[in-house]
Amino acid sequence: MRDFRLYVITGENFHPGRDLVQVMEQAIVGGADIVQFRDKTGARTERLRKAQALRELTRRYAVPFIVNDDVELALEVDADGVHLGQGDLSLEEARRKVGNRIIGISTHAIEEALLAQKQGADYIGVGPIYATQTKADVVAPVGLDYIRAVSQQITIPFVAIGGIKLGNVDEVIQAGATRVCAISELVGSDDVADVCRSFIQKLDQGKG
Ligand code: TZP
Ligand code: MG
Repeated sequence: MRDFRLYVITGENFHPGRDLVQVMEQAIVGGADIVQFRDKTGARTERLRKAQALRELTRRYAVPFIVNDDVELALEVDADGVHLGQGDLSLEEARRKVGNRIIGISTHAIEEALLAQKQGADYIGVGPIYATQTKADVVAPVGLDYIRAVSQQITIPFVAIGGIKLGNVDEVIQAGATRVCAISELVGSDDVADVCRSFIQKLDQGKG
């Protein structure tokens, strides 16, 4: 898959009164280079409409588009891939359905990371690094040590997620992350593009 640095996920609760597509466009303009549609509560027709709109947007900017959880929706809108958690359908089953589209897997421990890699995940999520209010039923924060372990033992792309802010991303990068994901810090900002630019700047500095 094409590599990425700043992974933005939708979080409409964080921008009431602002349009989903406009907010995500601002993120892309600011440097987000992969977009995930995540909506656990919307009605199917609404979710389809939003996913289609984001598919159009991401195509216009040539940015990969990932759908969370819902493989059928991903296929219906011709997304580039799906993102699955530990409790979702198995990687094997997902691979049968999506063929060579991108499959990302959330992981919270090195055993899960190694298994996802072995089973053919295209990338893994690594987190939650810090406490987050954004995800319900989230597991306890895994901390920076998990980033260190993954950066030593995993060869596929990995993206750090969970409670990542401009104020703590430096230590996330220091621990070995070269890709980061944030929801509230990005889409909840008054200036989404500017926050994205600041993240990119920090990722650039981290790489040297
Ligand atoms: N998966 C692990 S943590 C998380 C998800 C979807 C939420 C991240 O949101 P935020 O607002 O960046 O903490
Ligand atoms: Mg899921």
